[in-house]
Amino acid sequence: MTKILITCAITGSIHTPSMSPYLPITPDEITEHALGAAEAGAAILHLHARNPKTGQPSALKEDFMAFLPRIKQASDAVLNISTGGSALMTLDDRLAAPKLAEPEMCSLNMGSLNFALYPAVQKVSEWKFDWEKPFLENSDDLVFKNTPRDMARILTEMGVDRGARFEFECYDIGHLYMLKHFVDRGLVQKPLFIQFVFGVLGGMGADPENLMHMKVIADKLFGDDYMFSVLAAGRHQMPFITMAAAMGGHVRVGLEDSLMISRGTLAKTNAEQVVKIRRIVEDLGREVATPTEARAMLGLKG
Ligand code: KMH
Ligand code: ZN
Repeated sequence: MTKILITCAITGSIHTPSMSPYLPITPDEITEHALGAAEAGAAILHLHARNPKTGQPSALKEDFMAFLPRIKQASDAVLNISTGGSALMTLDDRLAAPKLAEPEMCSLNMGSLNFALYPAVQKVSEWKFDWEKPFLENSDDLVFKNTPRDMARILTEMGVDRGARFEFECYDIGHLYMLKHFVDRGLVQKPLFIQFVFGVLGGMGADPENLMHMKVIADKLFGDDYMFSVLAAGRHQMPFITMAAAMGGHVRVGLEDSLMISRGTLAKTNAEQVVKIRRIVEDLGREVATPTEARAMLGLKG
């Protein structure tokens, strides 16, 4: 069976420092967590930046550049910079750092959607926010905007102009058809690396039937020209990605997607989640791909 790609999403833009003291915020913490995850077996590191003082998601180039060169220098892992940023950022903001850093990979969210994470936490009432209060309050009226024009712009500016390949984030079945549209327009290079995203309120729920159906439709639309990976928010993370691994897919872990290592226990590092899924996938008989193997599998510029 194909070797398995482990992506680790180090910090994201959703969880907050008040939810876990272990969420990496500063450049030192992001670097340390990223290198630990790579060492544990993550071939791909999915990266966002934070304001080191407040912990808020940051689109500032300086905040990205405070850790990207350090990770690159100390590790061979594939760097994948988010172009999703946060749902509260403009597309210009979201693209600033990726355009400067010219990573081998970046994320591309395949549609606009309502974006709330209530199902990802055990009890909504336990959400304690400081600066993120406006986010929660606005969450009931928040659209994560990714119009066809936005997507075409990211594909052009990052893919065509800078040679990046994409982690196509698909939160719903319609996003697969949108991806097919861009393939047909000639804006997308193969092979495709599609991230099926479960558990964001506004996208697919974490039901196994949805995973099956996503694979059936992706097989139909893309045949042998794609690989799928799975991420699932909160408590669904490990069960869902285990299912993906058993189905021949790839997996994403990381504190962006879940703060826990097991029910009721916070993960202290991103590496812990990588170690856990690595053990599971190796027990399932899958071999973990190295960064060099990942580059060959994904056709990266290197
Ligand atoms: N936060 C995840 C649900 C992005 O960075 O482009 C999806 C994500 C989006 O990783
Ligand atoms: Zn992300």
